[in-house]
Amino acid sequence: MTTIREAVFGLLRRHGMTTVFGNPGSNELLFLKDFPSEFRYILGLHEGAVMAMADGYAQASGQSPLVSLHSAAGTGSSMGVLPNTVYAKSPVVVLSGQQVRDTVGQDVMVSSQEAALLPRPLSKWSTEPLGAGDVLRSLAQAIHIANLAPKGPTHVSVPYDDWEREAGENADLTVGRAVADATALADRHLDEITASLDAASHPVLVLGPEVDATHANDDAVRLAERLAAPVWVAPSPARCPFPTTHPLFQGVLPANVVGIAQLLSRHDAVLVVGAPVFRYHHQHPGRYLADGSRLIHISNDPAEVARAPFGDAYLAPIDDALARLAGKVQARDASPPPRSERTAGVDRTNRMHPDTVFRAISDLAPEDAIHVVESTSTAESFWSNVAMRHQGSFYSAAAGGLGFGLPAAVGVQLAQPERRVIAEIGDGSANFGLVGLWTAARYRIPVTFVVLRNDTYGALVSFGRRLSATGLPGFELPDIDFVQLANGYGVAAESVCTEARLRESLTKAFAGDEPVLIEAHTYYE
Ligand code: TZD
Ligand code: CA
Repeated sequence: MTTIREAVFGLLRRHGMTTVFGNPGSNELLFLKDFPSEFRYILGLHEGAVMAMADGYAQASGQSPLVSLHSAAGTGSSMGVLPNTVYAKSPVVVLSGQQVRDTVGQDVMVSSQEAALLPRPLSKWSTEPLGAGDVLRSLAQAIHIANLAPKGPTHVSVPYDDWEREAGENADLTVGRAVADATALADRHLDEITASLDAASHPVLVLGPEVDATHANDDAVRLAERLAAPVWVAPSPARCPFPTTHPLFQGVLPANVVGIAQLLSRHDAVLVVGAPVFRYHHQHPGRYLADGSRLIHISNDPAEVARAPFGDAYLAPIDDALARLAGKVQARDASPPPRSERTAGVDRTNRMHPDTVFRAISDLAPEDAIHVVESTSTAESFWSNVAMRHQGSFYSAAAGGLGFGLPAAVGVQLAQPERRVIAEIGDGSANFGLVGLWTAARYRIPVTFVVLRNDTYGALVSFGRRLSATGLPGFELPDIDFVQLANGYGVAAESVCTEARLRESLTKAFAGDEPVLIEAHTYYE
Protein backbone atom coordinates (compact mmCIF):
# COMPACT_ATOMS: atom_id res chain seq x y z
CA MET A 1 0.00 0.00 0.00
CA THR A 2 1.05 3.57 -0.67
CA THR A 3 0.67 5.90 2.30
CA ILE A 4 -0.43 9.48 1.95
CA ARG A 5 3.08 10.51 3.02
CA GLU A 6 4.67 8.47 0.23
CA ALA A 7 2.21 9.84 -2.32
CA VAL A 8 2.87 13.43 -1.18
CA PHE A 9 6.64 12.96 -1.47
CA GLY A 10 5.98 11.60 -4.98
CA LEU A 11 4.01 14.75 -5.74
CA LEU A 12 6.80 16.98 -4.40
CA ARG A 13 9.38 15.06 -6.48
CA ARG A 14 7.19 15.44 -9.57
CA HIS A 15 7.22 19.23 -9.12
CA GLY A 16 10.93 19.49 -8.33
CA MET A 17 10.12 20.49 -4.76
CA THR A 18 12.97 18.63 -3.13
CA THR A 19 14.12 21.52 -0.94
CA VAL A 20 12.18 21.76 2.32
CA PHE A 21 12.66 24.67 4.71
CA GLY A 22 11.30 24.05 8.14
CA ASN A 23 11.18 24.08 11.88
CA PRO A 24 9.67 20.88 13.30
CA GLY A 25 7.33 20.12 16.16
CA SER A 26 5.49 17.05 17.43
CA ASN A 27 2.74 17.34 14.79
CA GLU A 28 5.26 17.22 11.93
CA LEU A 29 7.28 14.16 12.89
CA LEU A 30 5.19 11.60 11.00
CA PHE A 31 5.49 13.69 7.85
CA LEU A 32 9.28 13.97 8.22
CA LYS A 33 9.74 10.29 9.16
CA ASP A 34 12.04 8.33 6.77
CA PHE A 35 12.86 11.63 5.05
CA PRO A 36 13.93 10.61 1.51
CA SER A 37 17.63 10.97 0.81
CA GLU A 38 17.24 12.99 -2.41
CA PHE A 39 15.36 15.69 -0.49
CA ARG A 40 17.19 18.30 1.59
CA TYR A 41 15.82 19.77 4.79
CA ILE A 42 17.10 23.24 5.70
CA LEU A 43 16.51 24.01 9.35
CA GLY A 44 15.76 27.58 10.38
CA LEU A 45 15.71 28.50 14.06
CA HIS A 46 12.63 30.70 13.88
CA GLU A 47 9.70 30.46 11.48
CA GLY A 48 10.11 34.05 10.29
CA ALA A 49 13.59 33.16 9.08
CA VAL A 50 12.32 29.85 7.64
CA MET A 51 9.68 31.68 5.59
CA ALA A 52 12.11 34.38 4.42
CA MET A 53 14.70 31.78 3.37
CA ALA A 54 12.03 29.91 1.43
CA ASP A 55 10.80 33.15 -0.14
CA GLY A 56 14.33 34.07 -1.27
CA TYR A 57 14.83 30.57 -2.60
CA ALA A 58 11.51 30.64 -4.50
CA GLN A 59 12.27 34.01 -6.08
CA ALA A 60 15.83 33.18 -7.05
CA SER A 61 15.09 29.67 -8.36
CA GLY A 62 11.63 30.26 -9.83
CA GLN A 63 10.65 27.01 -8.12
CA SER A 64 8.39 26.30 -5.19
CA PRO A 65 10.05 25.20 -2.00
CA LEU A 66 7.98 23.40 0.62
CA VAL A 67 7.87 25.05 4.02
CA SER A 68 7.13 22.72 6.91
CA LEU A 69 5.91 24.53 10.02
CA HIS A 70 4.48 23.61 13.41
CA SER A 71 0.76 24.22 13.98
CA ALA A 72 -0.67 27.49 15.35
CA ALA A 73 2.43 28.88 17.07
CA GLY A 74 4.88 27.92 14.32
CA THR A 75 2.69 29.10 11.46
CA GLY A 76 1.88 32.23 13.43
CA SER A 77 5.59 33.00 13.89
CA SER A 78 6.10 32.88 10.14
CA MET A 79 3.49 35.47 9.40
CA GLY A 80 5.63 38.57 10.00
CA VAL A 81 7.33 38.08 6.67
CA LEU A 82 4.28 36.72 4.80
CA PRO A 83 3.17 40.15 3.52
CA ASN A 84 6.48 40.26 1.63
CA THR A 85 5.86 36.79 0.19
CA VAL A 86 2.40 37.84 -1.01
CA TYR A 87 3.64 41.04 -2.65
CA ALA A 88 6.67 39.31 -4.13
CA LYS A 89 4.24 36.84 -5.73
CA SER A 90 6.47 34.15 -4.43
CA PRO A 91 5.16 30.59 -4.97
CA VAL A 92 5.94 29.20 -1.52
CA VAL A 93 3.84 26.21 -0.40
CA VAL A 94 3.40 25.99 3.37
CA LEU A 95 2.46 22.74 5.06
CA SER A 96 1.59 23.12 8.71
CA GLY A 97 1.18 20.26 11.11
CA GLN A 98 -2.11 19.71 12.90
CA GLN A 99 -3.02 17.54 15.89
CA VAL A 100 -4.74 14.16 15.36
CA ARG A 101 -7.88 14.79 13.33
CA ASP A 102 -10.46 13.44 15.87
CA THR A 103 -9.01 15.47 18.73
CA VAL A 104 -8.79 18.95 17.24
CA GLY A 105 -12.37 19.73 18.33
CA GLN A 106 -11.35 19.22 21.98
CA ASP A 107 -8.72 21.92 21.52
CA VAL A 108 -5.96 19.58 22.68
CA MET A 109 -2.41 20.88 23.13
CA VAL A 110 -0.78 22.15 19.89
CA SER A 111 -3.98 21.81 17.89
CA SER A 112 -4.76 24.74 15.61
CA GLN A 113 -8.34 25.98 15.68
CA GLU A 114 -9.60 27.21 12.31
CA ALA A 115 -6.18 26.43 10.89
CA ALA A 116 -7.12 27.44 7.34
CA LEU A 117 -8.07 30.93 8.52
CA LEU A 118 -4.82 31.57 10.38
CA PRO A 119 -2.61 32.76 7.49
CA ARG A 120 -5.39 34.54 5.62
CA PRO A 121 -5.44 37.17 4.17
CA LEU A 122 -1.66 36.82 3.82
CA SER A 123 -1.93 33.77 1.57
CA LYS A 124 -3.19 33.35 -1.94
CA TRP A 125 -5.08 30.24 -0.80
CA SER A 126 -5.36 28.25 2.41
CA THR A 127 -7.14 25.03 3.34
CA GLU A 128 -7.41 22.15 5.77
CA PRO A 129 -8.77 19.10 3.92
CA LEU A 130 -12.07 17.77 5.30
CA GLY A 131 -10.76 14.20 5.33
CA ALA A 132 -7.51 12.25 4.93
CA GLY A 133 -8.70 11.16 1.48
CA ASP A 134 -8.37 14.75 0.24
CA VAL A 135 -4.86 15.54 1.57
CA LEU A 136 -2.93 14.65 -1.60
CA ARG A 137 -5.31 16.47 -3.93
CA SER A 138 -5.33 19.54 -1.63
CA LEU A 139 -1.54 19.71 -1.68
CA ALA A 140 -1.54 19.36 -5.46
CA GLN A 141 -4.05 22.21 -5.63
CA ALA A 142 -1.84 24.31 -3.33
CA ILE A 143 1.14 23.75 -5.65
CA HIS A 144 -0.82 24.63 -8.80
CA ILE A 145 -2.43 27.74 -7.28
CA ALA A 146 0.96 28.92 -5.98
CA ASN A 147 2.44 28.66 -9.47
CA LEU A 148 -0.34 30.10 -11.64
CA ALA A 149 -0.09 33.85 -12.29
CA PRO A 150 -0.20 35.85 -10.19
CA LYS A 151 1.93 33.47 -8.17
CA GLY A 152 1.74 33.52 -4.40
CA PRO A 153 2.05 31.61 -1.15
CA THR A 154 -0.45 28.87 -0.31
CA HIS A 155 -1.07 26.96 2.90
CA VAL A 156 -2.35 23.51 3.80
CA SER A 157 -2.87 22.25 7.34
CA VAL A 158 -2.72 18.46 7.69
CA PRO A 159 -3.61 16.40 10.83
CA TYR A 160 -0.65 14.17 11.55
CA ASP A 161 -2.57 10.88 11.75
CA ASP A 162 -3.38 11.33 8.03
CA TRP A 163 0.18 10.61 6.90
CA GLU A 164 0.13 6.86 7.54
CA ARG A 165 -3.27 6.26 5.95
CA GLU A 166 -3.67 4.80 2.52
CA ALA A 167 -3.41 7.16 -0.42
CA GLY A 168 -6.12 5.44 -2.46
CA GLU A 169 -6.34 4.09 -5.99
CA ASN A 170 -6.26 7.47 -7.77
CA ALA A 171 -3.10 8.88 -6.18
CA ASP A 172 -1.00 8.35 -9.30
CA LEU A 173 -3.47 10.33 -11.42
CA THR A 174 -3.32 13.31 -9.07
CA VAL A 175 0.48 13.15 -8.82
CA GLY A 176 0.87 12.88 -12.60
CA ARG A 177 -1.16 15.96 -13.56
CA ALA A 178 0.44 18.84 -15.48
CA VAL A 179 -1.12 22.29 -15.26
CA ALA A 180 0.15 24.97 -17.65
CA ASP A 181 -0.61 28.66 -17.82
CA ALA A 182 -1.27 28.90 -21.57
CA THR A 183 -2.59 32.46 -21.77
CA ALA A 184 -1.16 35.10 -24.10
CA LEU A 185 -1.85 38.69 -25.11
CA ALA A 186 -4.41 38.70 -27.94
CA ASP A 187 -3.16 40.06 -31.30
CA ARG A 188 -5.85 42.74 -31.27
CA HIS A 189 -4.58 44.04 -27.92
CA LEU A 190 -0.97 43.85 -29.02
CA ASP A 191 -1.93 46.01 -32.04
CA GLU A 192 -3.69 48.54 -29.79
CA ILE A 193 -0.72 48.93 -27.44
CA THR A 194 1.72 49.11 -30.35
CA ALA A 195 -0.37 51.81 -32.05
CA SER A 196 -0.47 53.89 -28.86
CA LEU A 197 3.29 53.64 -28.38
CA ASP A 198 4.07 54.36 -32.03
CA ALA A 199 1.80 57.41 -31.97
CA ALA A 200 3.50 58.87 -28.89
CA SER A 201 6.24 61.47 -29.23
CA HIS A 202 7.86 60.81 -25.84
CA PRO A 203 7.10 57.32 -24.50
CA VAL A 204 8.52 56.19 -21.17
CA LEU A 205 8.69 52.76 -19.55
CA VAL A 206 8.06 52.00 -15.88
CA LEU A 207 9.10 48.46 -15.03
CA GLY A 208 8.21 46.36 -12.02
CA PRO A 209 9.35 43.19 -10.28
CA GLU A 210 7.37 40.83 -12.52
CA VAL A 211 9.66 41.71 -15.43
CA ASP A 212 12.54 40.17 -13.49
CA ALA A 213 10.36 37.36 -12.08
CA THR A 214 9.39 36.27 -15.59
CA HIS A 215 12.96 36.68 -16.92
CA ALA A 216 11.80 39.31 -19.39
CA ASN A 217 14.71 41.71 -18.67
CA ASP A 218 16.34 41.34 -22.09
CA ASP A 219 13.04 41.97 -23.87
CA ALA A 220 12.52 45.04 -21.70
CA VAL A 221 15.91 46.29 -22.91
CA ARG A 222 14.97 45.57 -26.54
CA LEU A 223 11.66 47.41 -26.17
CA ALA A 224 13.27 50.42 -24.48
CA GLU A 225 15.95 50.61 -27.18
CA ARG A 226 13.42 50.33 -30.04
CA LEU A 227 11.34 53.12 -28.49
CA ALA A 228 14.42 55.08 -27.40
CA ALA A 229 12.41 55.44 -24.19
CA PRO A 230 13.84 56.25 -20.78
CA VAL A 231 13.19 53.56 -18.18
CA TRP A 232 12.16 53.98 -14.56
CA VAL A 233 11.84 51.28 -11.96
CA ALA A 234 8.44 51.31 -10.19
CA PRO A 235 8.52 52.63 -6.59
CA SER A 236 9.83 50.58 -3.62
CA PRO A 237 11.34 47.91 -5.87
CA ALA A 238 11.50 44.29 -4.74
CA ARG A 239 13.54 43.28 -7.80
CA CYS A 240 15.70 44.91 -10.47
CA PRO A 241 13.97 44.64 -13.87
CA PHE A 242 16.47 46.60 -16.01
CA PRO A 243 20.28 46.93 -16.05
CA THR A 244 21.26 49.91 -13.93
CA THR A 245 24.28 50.35 -16.21
CA HIS A 246 22.13 50.93 -19.33
CA PRO A 247 22.14 54.51 -20.71
CA LEU A 248 18.31 54.53 -20.75
CA PHE A 249 18.08 53.63 -17.05
CA GLN A 250 16.81 56.62 -15.05
CA GLY A 251 16.50 55.27 -11.50
CA VAL A 252 13.69 54.38 -9.13
CA LEU A 253 10.46 56.41 -9.06
CA PRO A 254 9.64 58.02 -5.72
CA ALA A 255 6.75 56.41 -3.80
CA ASN A 256 4.34 59.35 -3.91
CA VAL A 257 1.72 60.73 -6.28
CA VAL A 258 3.21 64.16 -6.93
CA GLY A 259 6.77 62.92 -7.35
CA ILE A 260 5.76 60.34 -9.95
CA ALA A 261 3.41 62.70 -11.82
CA GLN A 262 6.21 65.29 -12.05
CA LEU A 263 8.87 62.89 -13.30
CA LEU A 264 6.54 61.44 -15.94
CA SER A 265 4.94 64.77 -16.93
CA ARG A 266 6.85 65.30 -20.19
CA HIS A 267 5.80 61.89 -21.54
CA ASP A 268 2.61 61.45 -23.57
CA ALA A 269 2.65 57.65 -23.23
CA VAL A 270 3.59 55.87 -20.00
CA LEU A 271 3.85 52.10 -20.29
CA VAL A 272 3.88 50.34 -16.91
CA VAL A 273 4.81 46.67 -17.07
CA GLY A 274 4.79 44.12 -14.26
CA ALA A 275 4.13 46.53 -11.39
CA PRO A 276 1.06 47.87 -9.62
CA VAL A 277 -0.08 51.40 -10.62
CA PHE A 278 1.33 52.48 -8.20
CA ARG A 279 2.40 51.29 -4.78
CA TYR A 280 2.61 54.71 -3.12
CA HIS A 281 4.04 55.00 0.38
CA HIS A 282 4.34 58.66 1.42
CA GLN A 283 0.97 60.38 1.24
CA HIS A 284 1.43 63.45 -0.92
CA PRO A 285 -1.89 63.81 -2.70
CA GLY A 286 -2.26 65.40 -6.11
CA ARG A 287 -3.31 64.57 -9.63
CA TYR A 288 -2.01 61.14 -10.64
CA LEU A 289 -0.88 62.03 -14.14
CA ALA A 290 -0.18 65.21 -16.09
CA ASP A 291 -2.83 66.26 -18.65
CA GLY A 292 -1.88 64.99 -22.08
CA SER A 293 -0.27 61.81 -20.70
CA ARG A 294 -1.84 58.42 -21.17
CA LEU A 295 -0.93 55.48 -18.98
CA ILE A 296 -1.05 51.91 -20.29
CA HIS A 297 -0.64 49.13 -17.76
CA ILE A 298 0.33 45.53 -18.51
CA SER A 299 0.02 43.19 -15.54
CA ASN A 300 -0.44 39.47 -14.96
CA ASP A 301 -2.52 40.12 -11.84
CA PRO A 302 -6.32 40.66 -12.09
CA ALA A 303 -6.46 42.31 -8.64
CA GLU A 304 -3.70 44.73 -9.65
CA VAL A 305 -5.40 45.86 -12.87
CA ALA A 306 -8.79 46.13 -11.16
CA ARG A 307 -7.67 48.27 -8.21
CA ALA A 308 -5.52 50.83 -10.03
CA PRO A 309 -7.14 54.29 -9.79
CA PHE A 310 -6.10 55.38 -13.30
CA GLY A 311 -4.67 54.11 -16.58
CA ASP A 312 -5.93 51.60 -19.15
CA ALA A 313 -4.93 48.05 -18.32
CA TYR A 314 -4.28 44.77 -20.07
CA LEU A 315 -4.17 41.48 -18.16
CA ALA A 316 -1.44 39.45 -19.86
CA PRO A 317 1.69 37.40 -19.22
CA ILE A 318 4.61 39.81 -18.85
CA ASP A 319 7.29 37.88 -20.77
CA ASP A 320 5.05 37.18 -23.76
CA ALA A 321 3.78 40.78 -23.89
CA LEU A 322 7.26 42.33 -23.68
CA ALA A 323 8.80 39.98 -26.25
CA ARG A 324 6.05 40.61 -28.77
CA LEU A 325 5.90 44.38 -28.20
CA ALA A 326 9.68 44.63 -28.58
CA GLY A 327 9.40 42.93 -31.95
CA LYS A 328 6.52 45.07 -33.14
CA VAL A 329 6.95 48.76 -32.18
CA GLN A 330 8.64 51.04 -34.70
CA ALA A 331 12.32 51.55 -34.05
CA ARG A 332 13.25 55.18 -33.52
CA ASP A 333 16.32 57.24 -32.95
CA ALA A 334 16.84 59.50 -29.99
CA SER A 335 19.77 60.03 -27.71
CA PRO A 336 19.25 58.86 -24.13
CA PRO A 337 18.23 61.61 -21.72
CA PRO A 338 20.90 62.72 -19.25
CA ARG A 339 20.67 61.07 -15.86
CA SER A 340 20.66 63.34 -12.84
CA GLU A 341 23.89 62.85 -10.87
CA ARG A 342 24.05 62.80 -7.10
CA THR A 343 27.08 64.10 -5.30
CA ALA A 344 28.64 61.33 -3.24
CA GLY A 345 28.46 61.59 0.54
CA VAL A 346 31.59 62.26 2.58
CA ASP A 347 32.95 59.98 5.31
CA ARG A 348 33.39 61.15 8.88
CA THR A 349 35.98 60.04 11.41
CA ASN A 350 35.40 56.31 11.96
CA ARG A 351 32.00 56.46 10.24
CA MET A 352 31.46 55.86 6.54
CA HIS A 353 28.78 57.42 4.38
CA PRO A 354 26.55 54.64 2.90
CA ASP A 355 27.77 55.76 -0.56
CA THR A 356 31.27 54.58 0.41
CA VAL A 357 29.96 51.16 1.43
CA PHE A 358 27.87 50.57 -1.70
CA ARG A 359 30.58 51.91 -4.04
CA ALA A 360 33.12 49.55 -2.50
CA ILE A 361 30.75 46.59 -2.81
CA SER A 362 29.95 47.44 -6.43
CA ASP A 363 33.65 47.88 -7.30
CA LEU A 364 34.79 44.62 -5.71
CA ALA A 365 31.87 42.21 -6.25
CA PRO A 366 31.73 39.93 -9.31
CA GLU A 367 29.78 41.54 -12.15
CA ASP A 368 26.91 39.04 -11.73
CA ALA A 369 26.66 39.39 -7.94
CA ILE A 370 23.22 39.21 -6.33
CA HIS A 371 22.17 41.84 -3.79
CA VAL A 372 19.60 41.15 -1.10
CA VAL A 373 18.92 44.50 0.48
CA GLU A 374 17.12 45.59 3.63
CA SER A 375 18.57 48.89 4.72
CA THR A 376 15.75 51.33 4.66
CA SER A 377 17.26 54.81 4.78
CA THR A 378 19.95 54.00 2.22
CA ALA A 379 17.83 52.89 -0.76
CA GLU A 380 18.73 55.92 -2.86
CA SER A 381 22.41 55.51 -2.09
CA PHE A 382 22.24 51.81 -3.04
CA TRP A 383 20.54 52.41 -6.40
CA SER A 384 22.87 55.20 -7.39
CA ASN A 385 26.06 53.29 -6.56
CA VAL A 386 25.53 49.63 -7.32
CA ALA A 387 25.82 48.27 -10.86
CA MET A 388 23.39 45.44 -11.65
CA ARG A 389 23.42 43.94 -15.12
CA HIS A 390 21.64 40.60 -15.08
CA GLN A 391 18.29 38.99 -14.33
CA GLY A 392 17.90 38.09 -10.66
CA SER A 393 20.43 40.58 -9.30
CA PHE A 394 18.32 42.22 -6.59
CA TYR A 395 15.78 41.16 -3.97
CA SER A 396 14.21 43.26 -1.25
CA ALA A 397 11.21 42.95 1.10
CA ALA A 398 8.28 43.42 -1.27
CA ALA A 399 5.93 44.72 1.41
CA GLY A 400 8.61 46.47 3.48
CA GLY A 401 8.31 43.94 6.31
CA LEU A 402 11.65 43.69 8.08
CA GLY A 403 13.09 40.23 8.74
CA PHE A 404 13.16 39.23 5.08
CA GLY A 405 16.59 40.34 3.90
CA LEU A 406 19.10 38.48 6.05
CA PRO A 407 17.50 35.01 5.87
CA ALA A 408 16.26 35.55 2.29
CA ALA A 409 19.90 35.98 1.25
CA VAL A 410 20.56 32.48 2.60
CA GLY A 411 17.72 31.08 0.47
CA VAL A 412 18.87 33.04 -2.59
CA GLN A 413 22.40 31.67 -2.23
CA LEU A 414 21.05 28.10 -1.96
CA ALA A 415 19.13 28.67 -5.19
CA GLN A 416 22.09 30.31 -6.97
CA PRO A 417 25.25 28.54 -5.73
CA GLU A 418 27.30 29.82 -8.70
CA ARG A 419 26.68 33.51 -8.01
CA ARG A 420 28.03 35.60 -5.15
CA VAL A 421 25.24 36.75 -2.83
CA ILE A 422 25.70 39.92 -0.77
CA ALA A 423 23.19 40.87 1.91
CA GLU A 424 23.21 44.61 2.63
CA ILE A 425 21.25 44.90 5.86
CA GLY A 426 20.55 47.78 8.26
CA ASP A 427 21.44 47.30 11.91
CA GLY A 428 17.76 47.62 12.80
CA SER A 429 16.58 45.20 10.12
CA ALA A 430 19.28 42.64 10.92
CA ASN A 431 17.74 41.85 14.30
CA PHE A 432 14.43 40.75 12.78
CA GLY A 433 16.04 37.80 10.98
CA LEU A 434 19.38 37.35 12.75
CA VAL A 435 18.89 33.62 13.36
CA GLY A 436 19.38 33.15 9.61
CA LEU A 437 23.11 33.46 10.35
CA TRP A 438 23.04 30.09 12.09
CA THR A 439 21.57 28.39 9.00
CA ALA A 440 24.26 30.00 6.83
CA ALA A 441 26.96 28.65 9.18
CA ARG A 442 25.36 25.22 9.64
CA TYR A 443 25.08 24.49 5.91
CA ARG A 444 28.15 26.57 4.87
CA ILE A 445 26.12 28.92 2.68
CA PRO A 446 28.67 31.58 1.67
CA VAL A 447 26.66 34.80 1.85
CA THR A 448 28.58 38.01 2.54
CA PHE A 449 26.48 39.88 5.10
CA VAL A 450 27.22 43.59 5.31
CA VAL A 451 25.47 45.21 8.26
CA LEU A 452 25.26 48.99 7.93
CA ARG A 453 25.57 49.99 11.53
CA ASN A 454 24.35 53.57 12.01
CA ASP A 455 22.98 52.85 15.51
CA THR A 456 19.48 54.03 14.64
CA TYR A 457 16.22 53.31 12.86
CA GLY A 458 17.26 55.90 10.29
CA ALA A 459 14.23 55.71 8.00
CA LEU A 460 11.88 56.43 10.88
CA VAL A 461 13.80 59.60 11.71
CA SER A 462 13.15 60.93 8.22
CA PHE A 463 9.52 59.77 8.27
CA GLY A 464 9.08 61.54 11.58
CA ARG A 465 10.35 64.75 10.02
CA ARG A 466 8.05 64.37 7.04
CA LEU A 467 5.06 64.01 9.37
CA SER A 468 6.32 66.82 11.66
CA ALA A 469 6.19 64.28 14.50
CA THR A 470 8.61 65.44 17.18
CA GLY A 471 9.40 63.87 20.56
CA LEU A 472 9.28 60.32 19.19
CA PRO A 473 10.69 57.58 21.46
CA GLY A 474 12.56 54.42 20.57
CA PHE A 475 14.77 55.18 17.56
CA GLU A 476 18.28 54.71 18.92
CA LEU A 477 20.06 51.34 18.74
CA PRO A 478 23.41 51.82 20.43
CA ASP A 479 25.60 48.97 21.67
CA ILE A 480 24.57 46.11 19.40
CA ASP A 481 27.75 44.21 18.67
CA PHE A 482 27.19 42.32 15.43
CA VAL A 483 30.63 40.72 15.52
CA GLN A 484 29.82 38.93 18.75
CA LEU A 485 26.32 38.05 17.58
CA ALA A 486 27.65 36.57 14.34
CA ASN A 487 30.37 34.64 16.17
CA GLY A 488 27.72 33.26 18.51
CA TYR A 489 25.90 31.78 15.53
CA GLY A 490 29.14 30.44 14.04
CA VAL A 491 29.75 33.11 11.38
CA ALA A 492 33.16 34.80 11.11
CA ALA A 493 32.84 38.57 11.44
CA GLU A 494 34.80 41.82 11.34
CA SER A 495 34.00 45.37 12.27
CA VAL A 496 35.21 48.15 9.94
CA CYS A 497 35.09 51.92 10.22
CA THR A 498 37.05 53.07 7.18
CA GLU A 499 36.88 52.58 3.45
CA ALA A 500 40.33 50.99 3.29
CA ARG A 501 39.47 48.37 5.93
CA LEU A 502 36.09 47.75 4.33
CA ARG A 503 37.70 47.09 0.95
CA GLU A 504 40.16 44.65 2.55
CA SER A 505 37.36 42.77 4.30
CA LEU A 506 35.20 42.61 1.18
CA THR A 507 38.09 41.38 -0.96
CA LYS A 508 38.79 38.61 1.56
CA ALA A 509 35.11 37.65 1.85
CA PHE A 510 34.64 37.49 -1.93
CA ALA A 511 37.72 35.28 -2.29
CA GLY A 512 36.39 32.75 0.25
CA ASP A 513 33.58 30.24 0.32
CA GLU A 514 32.28 30.73 3.84
CA PRO A 515 29.59 33.02 5.21
CA VAL A 516 31.10 36.22 6.56
CA LEU A 517 29.59 39.20 8.34
CA ILE A 518 31.08 42.67 7.99
CA GLU A 519 29.82 45.25 10.45
CA ALA A 520 30.31 48.57 8.62
CA HIS A 521 30.10 51.64 10.82
CA THR A 522 28.09 54.26 8.97
CA TYR A 523 26.24 57.40 9.88
CA TYR A 524 22.70 58.57 9.24
CA GLU A 525 22.16 62.04 7.80
N1 TZD B 1 8.60 45.95 11.87
C1 TZD B 1 8.59 45.28 10.70
C2 TZD B 1 8.43 43.80 10.71
N2 TZD B 1 8.70 45.91 9.53
C3 TZD B 1 8.83 47.26 9.51
N3 TZD B 1 8.93 47.84 8.32
C4 TZD B 1 8.89 48.00 10.72
C5 TZD B 1 8.78 47.29 11.87
C6 TZD B 1 9.03 49.51 10.76
N4 TZD B 1 10.33 50.01 10.25
C7 TZD B 1 10.44 50.48 8.97
O1 TZD B 1 9.53 50.51 8.12
S1 TZD B 1 12.01 51.03 8.66
C8 TZD B 1 12.56 50.66 10.21
C9 TZD B 1 11.51 50.11 10.96
C10 TZD B 1 11.67 49.66 12.36
C11 TZD B 1 13.96 50.95 10.61
C12 TZD B 1 14.96 50.04 9.98
O2 TZD B 1 16.23 50.39 10.42
P1 TZD B 1 17.57 49.91 9.76
O3 TZD B 1 17.78 50.85 8.50
O4 TZD B 1 18.64 50.12 10.75
O5 TZD B 1 17.44 48.55 9.23
P2 TZD B 1 18.05 52.44 8.43
O6 TZD B 1 18.83 52.63 7.19
O7 TZD B 1 18.76 52.87 9.65
O8 TZD B 1 16.68 53.08 8.28
CA1 CA C 1 20.05 51.64 11.03
